Amino acid sequence: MIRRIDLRGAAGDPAAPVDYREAVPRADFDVEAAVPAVHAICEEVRTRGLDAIRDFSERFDGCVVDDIRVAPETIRQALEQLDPDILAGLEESIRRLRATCAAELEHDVVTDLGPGARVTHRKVPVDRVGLYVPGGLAPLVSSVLMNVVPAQTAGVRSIALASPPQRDFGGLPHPTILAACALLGIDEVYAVGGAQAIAMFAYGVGPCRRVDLVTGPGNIYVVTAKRLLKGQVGIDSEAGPTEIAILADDTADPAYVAADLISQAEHDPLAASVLVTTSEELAAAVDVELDKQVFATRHTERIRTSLGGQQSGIVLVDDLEQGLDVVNAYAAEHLEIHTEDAAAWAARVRNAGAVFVGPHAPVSLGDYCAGSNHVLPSAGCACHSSGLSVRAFTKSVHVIDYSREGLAEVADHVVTLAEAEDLPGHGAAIRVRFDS
Ligand code: HSO
Ligand code: ZN
Repeated sequence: MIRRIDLRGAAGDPAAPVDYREAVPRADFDVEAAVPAVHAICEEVRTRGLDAIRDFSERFDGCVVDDIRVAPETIRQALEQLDPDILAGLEESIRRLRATCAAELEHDVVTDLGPGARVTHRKVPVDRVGLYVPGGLAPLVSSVLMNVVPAQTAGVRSIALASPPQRDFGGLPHPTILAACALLGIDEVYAVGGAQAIAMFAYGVGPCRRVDLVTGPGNIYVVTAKRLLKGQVGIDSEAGPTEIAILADDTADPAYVAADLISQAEHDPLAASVLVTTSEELAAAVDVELDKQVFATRHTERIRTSLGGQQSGIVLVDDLEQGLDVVNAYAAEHLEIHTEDAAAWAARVRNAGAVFVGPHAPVSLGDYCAGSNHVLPSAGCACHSSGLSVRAFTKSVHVIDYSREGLAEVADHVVTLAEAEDLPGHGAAIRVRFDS
């Protein structure tokens, strides 16, 4: 079901490390190919506003939505009707997320550079954000928490949320998503999905004022809209299909490894599940487990497709050093370490959206209840980007506070540097303060 990629012997000379970036090719997630269609959608929303959004909801979601803003009483009612076990799960997830977000909140940094010379790096929350929560193959209620909690902790004053209208729920977003909004005190919710939701946030349409920043995961249309509208609006990242990589040695439990590979394959036929291991025995045992477990799960077809795709595989390596090079090059959205001394190997990971250490920290834990965030960089972007956190909802501003005495100390240097750049007006702006 899942292919083998044998990299044993490929490391060559340790003094000239091999770049393994292409060892496991990613799924076809061709944002460029979606550009013409998504550009047209965004333009329609910009020029025709609400009418365009209604047309797209009818065409793409099969729903006639007269009022795109969900009534606050509908949001409240969804919480009243929520299953108590789901409520308890959401509450625990929120409690843990709030704890990590509060601890990660960054504070102003003041640097005194001499008498009368002070620079403050001030942290300021973004004013208004638009959070996108996909409906699609699964109503990702946990994504509501992962977006809203860090935004609230950062101090964002205005939070709007959009999620696709669902035919089965009278053109409203999924009721569990609405209930989570109520639980978090979010009452500005739009029944709008896909690229049109991102365009609505970016331009401001009908009842929805334009936002400063859009965050949240989405399908290829959402990702493409974020790329096209970046600049008009801030974005968090371009999240693609989900990925799990597991670095394992012969101490790993094949049943755990297989279950975790399946857990993310379950999201999407394009999802990637990659096992990097030193052990042929483990690889064989994982094969057996996959057959057994995939058969017993609910979304068998979707999982078979993603495990059988070019983006998934079991990669055999000579040793964990080579394995570490492979996973660092791959830069997975999620990386699990199932090895002896897992924490020591985890400490040497440089590129991953999130790292899960040892047999009792599966990605599913992080998806819901670890206290970490599950909106993470995929498609190799973990080599330059971070997952969602309080920081994503915060900007920083340098505040420069110098007295005459402080300015005098560096005045000659500024004038000299300005002359060197042939910008005498810059120097004059300093001199005028000391000429008299
Ligand atoms: N694993 C997904 C997030 C998610 N899983 C939501 C379940 N619900 C991407 O990190
Ligand atoms: Zn997941």
